[in-house]
Amino acid sequence: MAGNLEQLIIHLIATFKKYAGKDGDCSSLNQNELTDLAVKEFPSLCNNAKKDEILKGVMGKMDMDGDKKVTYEEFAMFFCFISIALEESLSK
Ligand SMILES: [Ca+2]
Repeated sequence: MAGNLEQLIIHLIATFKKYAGKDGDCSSLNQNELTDLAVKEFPSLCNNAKKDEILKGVMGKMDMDGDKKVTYEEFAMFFCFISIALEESLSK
């Protein structure tokens, strides 16, 4: 049986594929899929008047090779930074 952290990663992969596959290609997120994922999975973060502007910025940061698509590798790297930022904010 998978441990908690393994389950967490399996869930992360499944969530990525669920949104990435909406255009028939589950290997990457486009801007619309990323927006959909952010709105549904991070509702409190997206409850902001500047949401669209912020999400464009997030897409720019996630899309490290600039091909307008976010692969799982790019998504996972971004999650790494989010988890570090969250740990810093929780330990204050
Ligand atoms: Ca990319």
